[in-house]
Amino acid sequence: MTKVSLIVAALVPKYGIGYKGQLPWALKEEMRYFRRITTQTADKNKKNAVVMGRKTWESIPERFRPLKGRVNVVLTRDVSSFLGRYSEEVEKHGDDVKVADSLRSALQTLDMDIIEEVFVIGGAELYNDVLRTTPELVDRLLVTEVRTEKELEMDAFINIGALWRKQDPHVWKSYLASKGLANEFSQDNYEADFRFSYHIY
Ligand code: FOL
Repeated sequence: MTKVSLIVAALVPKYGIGYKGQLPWALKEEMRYFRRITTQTADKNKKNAVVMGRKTWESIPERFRPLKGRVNVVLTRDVSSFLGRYSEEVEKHGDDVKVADSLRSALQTLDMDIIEEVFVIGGAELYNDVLRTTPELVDRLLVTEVRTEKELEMDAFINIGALWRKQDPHVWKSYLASKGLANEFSQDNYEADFRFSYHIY
């Protein structure tokens, strides 16, 4: 079965990722990194897929949804109620939006002849389920470590667990190079009251 890449931005040291259904920050350059990494393919005839939980779908501003240039798969335990609520958005976008009730069925739904890489893009419930119950389906973690002096309130966290090892920066650089993105990003960045750095596990 196809494996996935998990991509997340988390506040160090507690690995907070969200508050009240939204990202706890607005980092333009970090969002550009997310968009470029999840969209770019080495093979121009293929697209990537982004798999997300239902609440993450709802958290994305309507004007950015579905995430363009990528096949979007929404996971929900209640596919029919999701379709009841979002059938217009789903039908309008044809094969670019799919709904599934588990990661495994999402991966079976995808035609891997035309998909290059599958990204799990959250949220907390999906990340933690996948890491705990099906770690064998995860190829790599792309983790942005965010730091700030501010007191940020968080109510959603990712638990990476002990299985994973942070790789040296050259591993992150080779991964980007494989997508033709080698010189587009620096590993260490700052924006407003935040510093953030890109890592691969
Ligand atoms: N991973 C990382 N590294 N950073 C994130 O912010 C992130 N966010 C999510 C999952 N993994 C992440 C989930 N949340 C959009 C909004 C929220 C969201 C993911 C994506 C979104 O609107 N994305 C647009 C870009 C919008 C813009 O350019 O401002 C996209 O096209 O990807």
